[in-house]
Amino acid sequence: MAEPLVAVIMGSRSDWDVVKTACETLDDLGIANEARVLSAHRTPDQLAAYVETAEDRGIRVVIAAAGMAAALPGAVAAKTALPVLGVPIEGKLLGGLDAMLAMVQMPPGIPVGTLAVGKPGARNAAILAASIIALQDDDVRERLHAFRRDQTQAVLDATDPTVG
Ligand code: RP5
Repeated sequence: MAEPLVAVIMGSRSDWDVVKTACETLDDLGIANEARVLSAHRTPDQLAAYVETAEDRGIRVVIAAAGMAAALPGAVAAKTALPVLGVPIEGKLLGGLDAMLAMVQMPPGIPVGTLAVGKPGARNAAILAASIIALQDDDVRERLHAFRRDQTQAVLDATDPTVG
């Protein structure tokens, strides 16, 4: 089994239904990944310890998903210079807008690349992680191009919704 290139962190086990979309998409792209539940608020020390060793272990991108106050991606970005992609999780009060604004409104100097709320964001986080890794990995670049070609063909195949 290849060493993971992407770390996928979620603030709670309850986020997994959304986060698994990112892991499945990374699997489809042939990018080794590891998923962890670690919380900025509930397990801050364990989160910091995990993130601080990530780059030396070969991780190239971190995807961090959280709901509500959603400090997780910012807390990760505070501890690593690796690219951090944030996925806001839907919540009952504001449908994920709260988490999205928490991720988008990072102070200058510590960026988080924030994706859409929920599963669309989880999928795009994985594809964007692939784009970043593809800059220096020819195999991933080839698989990413094939992935996008397949996606384009799937849309064209569905152009006439009355067929099939
Ligand atoms: C956030 O609080 C988590 O990312 C989750 O989206 C939300 C609620 O967590 P649980 O109460 O379901 O554990 O930190």
